[in-house]
Amino acid sequence: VDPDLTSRLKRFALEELGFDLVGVTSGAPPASAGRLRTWIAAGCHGEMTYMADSAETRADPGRFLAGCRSIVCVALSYHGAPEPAESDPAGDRVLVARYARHKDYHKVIKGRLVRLGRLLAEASPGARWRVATDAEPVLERELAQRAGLGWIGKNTCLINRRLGSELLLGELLTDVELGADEPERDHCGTCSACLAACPTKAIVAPRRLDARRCIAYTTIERRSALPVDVGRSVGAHLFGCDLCQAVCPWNRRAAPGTGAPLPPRSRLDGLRLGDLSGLDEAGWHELAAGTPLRRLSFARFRRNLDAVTSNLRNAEQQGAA
Ligand code: B12
Ligand code: SF4
Ligand code: SF4
Repeated sequence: VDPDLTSRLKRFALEELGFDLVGVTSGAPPASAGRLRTWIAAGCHGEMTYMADSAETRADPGRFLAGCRSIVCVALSYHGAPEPAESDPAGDRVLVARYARHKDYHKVIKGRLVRLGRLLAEASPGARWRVATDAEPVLERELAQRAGLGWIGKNTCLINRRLGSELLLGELLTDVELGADEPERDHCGTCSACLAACPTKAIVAPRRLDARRCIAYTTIERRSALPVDVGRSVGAHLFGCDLCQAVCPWNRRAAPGTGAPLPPRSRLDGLRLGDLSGLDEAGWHELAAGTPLRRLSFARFRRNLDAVTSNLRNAEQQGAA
């Protein structure tokens, strides 16, 4: 283990690359690989077939990078002031998850991690390394927990005591041995606010989420049409859902990040039905460009918007009655 190299990499990640958190863990298989298998066997991944196809790689970082000895885990905060629509989704306001109202994090985090990898390779010639964020088959939240970045809350999100859970994660995996940090322990205590707040009861038990019920899954990942009851379940959410994080006491007291933040895309703040209903395919692509929303084809955007429109109209009629 080279303690100098470990601290150089950490300093570079925070001071030069602008990540908000950094920590190191070993390349050992995650302890909850069994939980992942059970989750898939129960069908909780729904139509996310890539989760089932890559389960064994997720269960062992050594399959993603042969000889993986260390994993540098990073996090970038997108915490900011809530907008009125989140506490009062009334009228014709349409909800878009907060992380998605920013420049797409995938490219930003990967670009920064590649620079970290190059620094490692310079300092340790011959080092093998690979970067990951979101789409790669890595069990990111547990690795981050092991690297001391936070704990896995009952809503299944990684929470940091100082910064809360509005964090996006990434990793640099390498065959170089670095000094590992202490894992973080649970700080949820007796709280269960997220379980109570989830409108679709997708958090079936603490730290167990049935993705098929989750609004984030329905609006972002689900490919097939929305049966009436599923369409109703999304409420005013066009893309993603923040409710189980919005109620978390750790987010109410969270400090803003101190790194180089993701550039916001304020055109996506405070959207109303009228801003969206007239959009044609080109208009949708223009609005979604450069943000996570671009993952939504025009057909799925229309599918989600139809559900939201009918939900908002029903709410209005009930309000008037
Ligand atoms: C599939 C996926 C989804 C699915 C399923 C979510 C889920 N909870 O599984 C859906 C589409 C629903 C989803 C939604 C969201 N997602 Co998502 N998603 C992923 C993805 C690609 C894989 C997650 C996964 O492996 N799920 C399988 C389940 C079984 O794993 P898990 O939830 O991580 O659970 C493990 C632990 O909880 C552990 N465990 C359970 N109990 C215990 C106890 C202890 C002590 C320990 C140590 C472990 C442990 O066991 C499980 C299996 O290992 C990751 C990226 C990645 N590569 O990891 C992003 C990721 C988890 N998503 C992310 C985000 C931002 C979101 C949303 C907030 C987006 C939004 N606003 O709409 C929501 C949050 C919903 C929620 N409450 O989780 C971030 C989370 C950052 C954070 N702070 O945690 C990630 C890490 C992407 C990233 N690179 O930043 N997501
Ligand atoms: S993201 Fe929304 S629907 Fe999904 S578990 Fe959290 S509160 Fe429930
Ligand atoms: S709302 Fe409460 S139980 Fe849920 S993640 Fe936050 S602290 Fe944990």
